[in-house]
Amino acid sequence: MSQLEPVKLRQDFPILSRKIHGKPLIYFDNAASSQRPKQVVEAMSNYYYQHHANVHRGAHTLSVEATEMYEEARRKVARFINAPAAESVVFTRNTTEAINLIANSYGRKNLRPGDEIIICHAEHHANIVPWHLIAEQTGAVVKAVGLTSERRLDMEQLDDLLSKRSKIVAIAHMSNVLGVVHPIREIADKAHAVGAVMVVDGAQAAPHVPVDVQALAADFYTLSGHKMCGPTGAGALWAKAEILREMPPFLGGGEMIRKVYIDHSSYADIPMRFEAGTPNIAEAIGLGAAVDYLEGIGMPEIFAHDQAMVRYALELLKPLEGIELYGPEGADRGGIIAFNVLGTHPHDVATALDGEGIAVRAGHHCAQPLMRALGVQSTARASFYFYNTEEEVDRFVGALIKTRDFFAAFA
Ligand code: 7TS
Repeated sequence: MSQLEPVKLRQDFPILSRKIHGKPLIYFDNAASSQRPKQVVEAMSNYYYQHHANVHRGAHTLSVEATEMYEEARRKVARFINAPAAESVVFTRNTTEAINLIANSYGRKNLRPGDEIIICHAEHHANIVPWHLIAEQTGAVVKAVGLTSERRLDMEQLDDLLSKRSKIVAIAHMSNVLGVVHPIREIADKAHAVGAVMVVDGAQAAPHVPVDVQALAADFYTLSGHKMCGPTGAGALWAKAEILREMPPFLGGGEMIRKVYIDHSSYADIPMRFEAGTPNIAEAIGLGAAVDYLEGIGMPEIFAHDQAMVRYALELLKPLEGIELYGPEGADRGGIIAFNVLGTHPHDVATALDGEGIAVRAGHHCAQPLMRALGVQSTARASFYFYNTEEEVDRFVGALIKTRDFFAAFA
């Protein structure tokens, strides 16, 4: 296993000491939402107990303190993804809102009839539907790259799809079902070669993979705080400053303006132009604390641990009859395993595992096109984080065998 000490780190997470149906909780639903350490909750309660006021508004001490804490959180997020400047980090509620912002602002301004938005078959609906909505309004067309037989993004097909009509290439850094980390730098270079911008959905990667938006050559990067030990309601959009500066506002209201007259307004500089209204202040501060916490462990160590967990789990799962696994193996595989017990609905599998104290997700994982490509309706999914252990994988595999055999008896 890696250098990191899951058992020690678990002490920061009171929820991980819970029992579910009398059994110690095994939390393997981290791709949906991770748990929060005390440090994050304490940063938020300290803000509420000692510093709360609205930001960017008052001359009074509390408002100045709240503003400084909020802006410090922005600087932390910028550092976390190696953004060249904090001003191009916009706080959003989550990745979904960040991608909708890109589509409605950058997309609405730049897309013309016949222009193409390129996604891939493994995208989460958050990186599909906003493009449909803006395509309907602009006359642009959404096209998707398929997957290879190993369930990797088909780079040859990407070459075939890319053309002068391609204006936006929008791909997840890591798939929430297959666990595969896509070669974003290579994809971005291809996108740029035809004059398209590269949008990276970092919802799954930011919590697990060291992210350097400059090395990735991304134009846009999005993340969700709740998947990376932060609170719900805090996410971020990063974009290259020169692109963000040219983008019109998405939402209008307080704090995003320069001057307002009865018949027209002018708009604030970045990032405030994209943060209309009172933001989720405590949540942004919590996200900043989450970033500190993750950096304290080390993102390379977290990714190495996830990979060791997935390798260990696959070794145990692959020989099992009646268990179907999805996703490639190799250095590009993060800590997510989508699986099915043949002949058994994944919801039944998840319910049976819950009876053993094990939390996994079942469903289409907001990736219906991918489910079609895999030829299934839905799957179960186990997803790991730095606080999970090999012993938990052992218990999970044991419970899965028991579940498989239980349902097989009724087949
Ligand atoms: N993109 C990817 C790749 C995701 O996995 C998710 C959430 C999103 C975008 C949307 O994130 P949100 O924070 O805006 O909701 N994925 C999942 C999941 O796999 N199970 O529950 C949520």
